[in-house]
Amino acid sequence: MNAFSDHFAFYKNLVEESLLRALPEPEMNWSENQIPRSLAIAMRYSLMSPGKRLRPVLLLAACDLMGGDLQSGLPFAVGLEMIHCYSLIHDDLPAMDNDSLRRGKPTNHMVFGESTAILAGDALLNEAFDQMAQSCHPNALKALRAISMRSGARGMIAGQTADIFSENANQNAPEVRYIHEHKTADLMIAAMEAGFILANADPNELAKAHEYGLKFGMAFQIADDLLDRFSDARHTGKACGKDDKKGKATWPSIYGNLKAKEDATLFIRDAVNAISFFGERSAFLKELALNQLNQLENMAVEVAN
Ligand code: GRG
Repeated sequence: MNAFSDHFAFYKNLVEESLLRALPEPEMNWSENQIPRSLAIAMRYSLMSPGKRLRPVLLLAACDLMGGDLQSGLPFAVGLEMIHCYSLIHDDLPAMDNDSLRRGKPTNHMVFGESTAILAGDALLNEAFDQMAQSCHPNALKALRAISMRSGARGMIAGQTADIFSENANQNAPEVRYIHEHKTADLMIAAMEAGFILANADPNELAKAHEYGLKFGMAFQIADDLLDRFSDARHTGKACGKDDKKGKATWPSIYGNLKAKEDATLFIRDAVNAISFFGERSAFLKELALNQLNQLENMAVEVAN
């Protein structure tokens, strides 16, 4: 363990304790206000399976950097992780990516069936907004809007739609950038913006947060594309080698593996430059981005496309 991993673990523990508190108990009765046991169990199964918790950690770290109160960031960190988790459950469904492994475990629909998986995803999405709506923070509505815009039809769902329609279609560079920006980077941007908004950041500071989230998210998705080509389920906890089989638009499919790795490195450098504006206070977020760079550098990427 080092100072960075201790710091990461500190934020992650705060998130996981809050997720557990926010989840409905699997009740047996059909009395008012109780949730069907099968739904509560399916929600808990995916939400509490071992994810990295990257987005809520980003949100708390962003709030911390600006001197905000971590407790006031927690409902939004929980909400964002619930939104991310619903998107994974739905993405794994047969109608979308049809995956059977996620976070090292069978996907939600493999265990509970498709209808419960759809409902568990829907329920997590709505619970997310309920959690955030309980905040009494004066900037709560602004933070909530940053998250709703970036996760909705103008954000992650737009990216997912473009991703699905890219399969076996003519693909081009602007399209793959659009997909990466919206499917993946938007939730990272939302995390940074919400954390900064809750800490009363000014527009110039918010612009730096946006730039960090965008560039970190782009690099993260390119690394994910490369992992799909060069890693395996033992390492990633999900099936690999699927993007090319499905004819998906990815950074390596458009630019080749080596350029993809180089571009991801440049995105990380941009993210680090943006956050360095905050001097010493940016140490954690800088190291988080540089960790991504280390992973890329250690990745055995082949020259051939
Ligand atoms: C179904 C509306 C809808 C959206 C789906 C999240 C998503 C959008 C698709 C999942 C597939 C994918 C490759 C998404 C890009 C983002 C990404 C790499 C998600 C996985 O995030 P991690 O690695 O996962 O942070 P954990 O499990 O650690 O939380």
